[in-house]
Amino acid sequence: MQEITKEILLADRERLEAYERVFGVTMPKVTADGDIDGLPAPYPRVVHGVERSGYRIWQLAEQAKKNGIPVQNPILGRNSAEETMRESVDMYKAAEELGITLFHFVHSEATRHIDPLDGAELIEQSRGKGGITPQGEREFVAMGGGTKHPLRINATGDTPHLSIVNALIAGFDGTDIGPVIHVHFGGRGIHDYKTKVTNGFKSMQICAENNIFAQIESHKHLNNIGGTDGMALAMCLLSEGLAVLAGLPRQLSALQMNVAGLNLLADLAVMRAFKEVMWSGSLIVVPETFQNPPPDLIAESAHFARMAISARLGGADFYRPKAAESVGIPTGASMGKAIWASQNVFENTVAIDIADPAIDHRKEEIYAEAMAVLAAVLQRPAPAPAEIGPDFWRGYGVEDLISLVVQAGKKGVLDAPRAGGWDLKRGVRTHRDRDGVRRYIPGWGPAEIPVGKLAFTSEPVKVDGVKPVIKKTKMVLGTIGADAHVMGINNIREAFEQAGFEVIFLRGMNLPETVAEIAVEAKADIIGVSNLLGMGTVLYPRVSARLEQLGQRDRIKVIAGGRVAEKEEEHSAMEEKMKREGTAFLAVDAFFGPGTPPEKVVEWVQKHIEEGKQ
Ligand code: B12
Repeated sequence: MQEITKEILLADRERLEAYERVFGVTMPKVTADGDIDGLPAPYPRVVHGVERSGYRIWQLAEQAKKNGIPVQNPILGRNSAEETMRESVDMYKAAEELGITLFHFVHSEATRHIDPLDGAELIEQSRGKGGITPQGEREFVAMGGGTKHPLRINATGDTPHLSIVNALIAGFDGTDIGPVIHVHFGGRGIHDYKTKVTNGFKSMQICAENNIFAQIESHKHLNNIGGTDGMALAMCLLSEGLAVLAGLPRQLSALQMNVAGLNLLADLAVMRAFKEVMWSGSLIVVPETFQNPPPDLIAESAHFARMAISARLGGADFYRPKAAESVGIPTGASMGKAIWASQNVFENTVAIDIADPAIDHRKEEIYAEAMAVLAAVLQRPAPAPAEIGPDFWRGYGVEDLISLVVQAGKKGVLDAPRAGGWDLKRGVRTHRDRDGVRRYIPGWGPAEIPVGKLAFTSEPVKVDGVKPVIKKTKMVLGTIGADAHVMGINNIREAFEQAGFEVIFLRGMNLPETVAEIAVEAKADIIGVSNLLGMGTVLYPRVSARLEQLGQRDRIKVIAGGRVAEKEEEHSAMEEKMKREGTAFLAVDAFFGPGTPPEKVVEWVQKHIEEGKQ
């Protein structure tokens, strides 16, 4: 039994042992005779008195298909099991008053995205932020998590296959693997692209053999980093190809999608494009978060309501209600309100079937791009959407399909503007048009895709070319700790490059000490570090401490940005403290929080460093 799962664990023995060591949980062991001991039986299996199985989630999807009302899939996960349970009880209360069953998505801690073998030091420096730990996951189930409302945990990142084994031990019915194909993290990652895709494939095999429900790929994540709907569809289909080869049943396979709520017809088009061609049994729809939320939370709630309407009319199986505090982690009570509001929208929106040529036109645009991307990846003529299905994918061997994906990723065929990391060639640019649709900027489409197959913006968009270095100040920028959020630091980098500064960009997930060492070696004048996971108080001082050890703190300035504390109220308190006392307690010369216009940072550097060099 569980031959494939065991084979995968045996082949990755060192990482399995590192997972146990670094995360402090008991994992299955390799025995003296080369077998695996301690792997729990596959689902369906009773854990803490309740029979768990990925098919519990599929039943909810079937119910949504029958009623036309999406089942809600809220995210709620805190850093400890107790806290997660306390907040979940409040959230469950809201669901029970409405008489609905939730599909509860528990956030995992950010470090879980990092390889426990090669990234042990990063993990140790960044413990317990962004969600629940592997041990907390087990405790949460023991406390009653998932008894009534089945659970999913996210297991994306470098070693999803190991996180999924932890989820199986804990008793989570489902997981996220996706994105398997695309690189949504801006982190450098510990692995190369081939290992990422291969580990994604292994994860699907484990889910197949153990009856775990899996979100296998994500339009949402590509959308988050500025990618187009057509590119996201191609990636989702490639991921489905791997899922078919891994033996995952379609009932256990789901795709995740963003709706933007800006243009109902565009939301319906993208949902229909996916639903008509996808093989996976479920579509999980997620509202696009305001990336820089307005101070007015009522406006934000209205924004979420529009997206709930799109999800209802587009026929989502699952929907992620969003609590209004989208920047901080929501409480169970506020998530309860979001659940109430979303259910209210679902039940009070008449299920009209909208037919409009704009929907069909947009759908065709999405298909044209997706099929052209598949043609370039698979090195064959473009398929028709209707051709794609299990038989189509069974024509490929596992190794061949993985290798075609990896080659295409490296060449820049599978591209998105703010994807980061690994050794991929990246160069596309997109623009969100006034109709709410993101299209390519002329001249900036993905590699090897005929321009006739891509939708380009017709709005005037200025693309800044590469600017020569004209300033004397040199800087090193990157995120530190487990943090892979690179959008903010990227904006800062672009602003400096456009102003003529020399920037050494380290992307995401750096040790604070490494950043300091690189700055010294490169004779940089300033370091800029970012952390959105609320680890600033711990990690920023480490940059300064290393500079001091190297005798360079007086010469090199350090600035930082992001979120200094995890929860909204704590972050605000920190910002207040900085106003009163300055930034010395963070060991930085200046701090720039969410919402800072990048030009303000450029001005600061101009005034405090560049002018002194004239
Ligand atoms: C987009 C996003 C993602 C994307 C990131 C894509 C990418 N490649 O960057 C994806 C989907 C991958 C993602 C993943 C995760 N995310 Co996220 N994500 C966000 C989101 C929605 C927006 C962040 C963003 O890009 N903002 C836009 C930029 C422009 O703003 P900014 O980063 O604040 O930067 C500005 C300033 O802060 C400042 N600044 C920032 N850095 C620096 C540095 C310097 C030197 C200077 C001068 C200035 C500066 O200038 C910038 C311009 O104004 C936020 C919620 C939110 N609205 O903030 C959550 C959020 C940050 N994520 C969160 C979490 C928990 C996660 C995950 C841990 C989830 C999980 N369990 O897997 C993972 C993280 C994994 C990891 N290892 O880091 C939490 C963090 C909570 C916390 N404090 O712990 C947030 C707050 C959402 C939430 N409410 O739960 N996320």
